[in-house]
Amino acid sequence: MWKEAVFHRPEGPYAHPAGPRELRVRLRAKRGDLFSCHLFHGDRYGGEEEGDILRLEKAGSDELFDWFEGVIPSATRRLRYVFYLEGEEGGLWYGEKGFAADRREAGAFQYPYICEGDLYRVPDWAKDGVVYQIFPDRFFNGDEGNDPEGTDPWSAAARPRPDSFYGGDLRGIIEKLPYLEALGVNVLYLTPIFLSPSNHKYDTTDYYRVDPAFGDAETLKELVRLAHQRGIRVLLDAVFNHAGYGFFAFQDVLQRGEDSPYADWFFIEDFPVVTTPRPNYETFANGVWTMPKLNTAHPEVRAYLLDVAEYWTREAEIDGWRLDVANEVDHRFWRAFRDRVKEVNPEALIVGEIWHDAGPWLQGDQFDSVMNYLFRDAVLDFFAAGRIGADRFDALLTRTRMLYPEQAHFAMFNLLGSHDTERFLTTCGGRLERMRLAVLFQMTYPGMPMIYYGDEVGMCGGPDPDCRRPMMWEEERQNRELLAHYRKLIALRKELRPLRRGDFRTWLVDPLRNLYGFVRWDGESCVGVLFNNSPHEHRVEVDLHPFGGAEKLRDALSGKTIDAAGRSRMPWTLPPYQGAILTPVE
Ligand code: ARE
Ligand code: CA
Repeated sequence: MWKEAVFHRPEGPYAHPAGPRELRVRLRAKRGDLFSCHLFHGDRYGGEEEGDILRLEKAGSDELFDWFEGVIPSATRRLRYVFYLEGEEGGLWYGEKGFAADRREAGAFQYPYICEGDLYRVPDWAKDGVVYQIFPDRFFNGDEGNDPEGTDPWSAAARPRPDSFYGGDLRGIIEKLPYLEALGVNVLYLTPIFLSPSNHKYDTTDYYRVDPAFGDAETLKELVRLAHQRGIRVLLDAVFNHAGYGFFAFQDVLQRGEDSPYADWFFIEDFPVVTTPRPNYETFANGVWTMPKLNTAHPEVRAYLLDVAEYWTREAEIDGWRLDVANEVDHRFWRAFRDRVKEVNPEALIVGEIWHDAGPWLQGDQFDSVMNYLFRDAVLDFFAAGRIGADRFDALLTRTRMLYPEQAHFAMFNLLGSHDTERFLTTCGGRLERMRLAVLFQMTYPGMPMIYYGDEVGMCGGPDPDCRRPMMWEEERQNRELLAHYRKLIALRKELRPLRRGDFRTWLVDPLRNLYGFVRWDGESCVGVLFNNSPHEHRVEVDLHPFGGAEKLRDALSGKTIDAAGRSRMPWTLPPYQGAILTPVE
């Protein structure tokens, strides 16, 4: 046994409450090294030995490791446990004191108490969410009367400059709600809408004012109300890492210098404050002078921003927040933010913008989930660029899943692209078959699929600002087949519960032919999804065990059925760049 590779700690992704009286436990070991992994557990105040036994299942693997996982109940919420690991040379105990042949010598891991206050509660609706991201200036112009000066004519063929305006607004979103409903999405995420001089509005002048180019507070309320009537929720963008140059407090510092009561709201190096040759204050990224960084540890700043969050959550009855540059703001601030927002609306969703490992923010006390850029990286490498094989793809997905507590997964924003990245179809080099297969994956994987406006009709675009072209509304220019593909997959996700709420297990990994597959099941039914990410037709032998004796399987995409009675494996032919969604037929 490779003891060096074995790892567990009674915290974070390795041990977290699955509910008020349940603990999810994970153990990592060298890939292929353990035959089995059992967990002996009991009450911490109980007798000598932990009397209950659970066999942990292999939840996934990457190139180096296997992860074993299981959920143990605890009537008293006070847990003590020790692992029994079996490998080629026999069994060993693994506990708080390390490895031992003798159980008591290994010691027991302690999970002292499953505290009510530490439970990771993510709104249940998130599991059924399909998100649509809107960059308001570019979605639809519903009111030409509010267009900013110098607004360019609407054209999906336009090449936006960093400072272009196209006149999109909240009225435009309201008018397009029927389109969004027909597409099947049920969550909108809007990039910032508060007063700001830019088209993206990440440099806030006034957090309490909807930018007049987009509408006003009434338009926002109307949008939320009408969206709700259609079963669509609305999330806004909280830009609290930095304010804009025009923010009243920063303006005061510019005018009064050191004497300004707001001097400590920012990180000013010396006075007077200047923007050239370089800003002498901290900003977003490297010297973006229009975005002075806010000191969120300052009690007044904190109070100010928390009031803003509470105000809009309450006033506009929004359904949550996406948090800009979330990983550069202190954890204490986000904990307070969560408490405030959830107090007003316990069903609000909080999604951080973090492009990398977001473990520290996903423990239940800060965010519900994050924009899942690690998911995007993997999908991009496998489907769009064809840079990695099915084995590496599976490894990347597993690693990402194992970084976080279970609760976060079903609420992830699984994106193929955003207003900050090149568009997915462009990354695919325009090869639609690749995009279609990636979308099949996105719509069947655990977590909320997030569609960046326009991707569904085949829009292209390079990095910011080119990825922000005005929405292509002319039907004759839209890719209607791609749109139909999106609609069909969203409808299937709604129809097949396991795709939204089911557990995930890898089903097929064939790096030589570049085939991939997984199953999802929710305790009642099972769905198997297959992908042929290659230019050749392939025949696969599908393992039927997950379907537990189903007589017939049907592919929800092609409608094809196949007889499975009495078999443990079944041949299935996958055309180039095609997939299948297999479900048992009653
Ligand atoms: C403008 C220009 C850009 C230029 C940039 C730099 O348009 O072409 O590169 O300035 O000066 C907003 C606007 C942008 C604008 C920016 C600055 O939307 O158009 O860019 O303000 O004025 C990192 C952060 C992440 C951040 C991205 C952009 O971690 O938080 O960079 N994303 C949010 C929003 C943006 C927004 C801001 C932050 C600022 O979503 O839209 O920009 O409020 C790697 C790194 C990541 C990095 C990522 C992208 O993967 O690991 O940390 O994200 O690349 O660069
Ligand atoms: Ca307008």
